[in-house]
Amino acid sequence: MPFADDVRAGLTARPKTLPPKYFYDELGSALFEAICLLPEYYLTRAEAEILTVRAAEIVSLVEPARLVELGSGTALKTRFLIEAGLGRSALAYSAIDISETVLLATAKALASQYPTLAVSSYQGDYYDGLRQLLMDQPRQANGQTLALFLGSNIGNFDPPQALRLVRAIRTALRTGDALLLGTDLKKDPAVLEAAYDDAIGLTAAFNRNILARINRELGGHFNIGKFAHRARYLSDAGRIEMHLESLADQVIAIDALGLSITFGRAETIHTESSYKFSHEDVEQLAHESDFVLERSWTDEAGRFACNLLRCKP
Ligand code: AVJ
Repeated sequence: MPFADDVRAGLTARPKTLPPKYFYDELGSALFEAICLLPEYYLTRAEAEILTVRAAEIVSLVEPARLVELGSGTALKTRFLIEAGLGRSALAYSAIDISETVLLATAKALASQYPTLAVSSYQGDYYDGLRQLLMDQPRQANGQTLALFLGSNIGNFDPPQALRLVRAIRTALRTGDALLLGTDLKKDPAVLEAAYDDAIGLTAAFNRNILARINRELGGHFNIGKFAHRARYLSDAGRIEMHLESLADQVIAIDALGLSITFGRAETIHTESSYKFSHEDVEQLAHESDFVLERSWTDEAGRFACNLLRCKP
């Protein structure tokens, strides 16, 4: 079971880590939806603003016959692109998401809201999902594909991993196809830190839920109150790091792993990195993955960017 294997690997490593994709069980997915409504978490609203203003322009640049979205979630922002696309021609939509519950609900809602949209869905992480998509629908010559990787989801990957993933997306596309990539921009650390450490403690709950999930699914014995949420912006590296900090010396048994994990006081588990991008960072990523950065749009306040990467011939 991948969750068990990854928890074992992460908690026996030094420093301790857990992969952020495991935040998104049913409860974690609901907490993330709530985070998107926080006043401090500007990312979702900034990207929705860009897509509201630019959807028609994006669709007329790419003329897509199909949209393929990695990490669709509820696909709320995607609806601007779907509506602009359907206004032009026939359109298919394929969603890849780690959360089965969210994925099925999204596919069902889109199919009923847009009767002419051909909807398909693939459950798994990004690599699993791309593999399933390519098996099910080999790369197609009729009409362009617009891949969508929105919401700064790319930010969870450190630069070599981000490059590897964008290259994997590129191999699922053909000349003339494009990738719309949502990136959060580098900015004032205070603004960034507030977005990841909000006043009502939702992000703290989202972070600590990964320990609660280990308790629920793997017979873990974490006392959630003995781990504190920490979020810090490392300007040199250009990333937010989220950690869970042990507030005491403690030993935690995880029954399904037959394992006991020792924590020192103030020792942390690194649960997430969220990289922030400059325009040049995006240009370099595009260049190194056989795309050209054709256009970038930001919200009025200049906090977030949607970047159109075109497959090089
Ligand atoms: C879904 C990965 C884009 O990094 O901003 C939100 C996840 N973590 N608050 C992000 C998240 C803490 C989010 N992504």
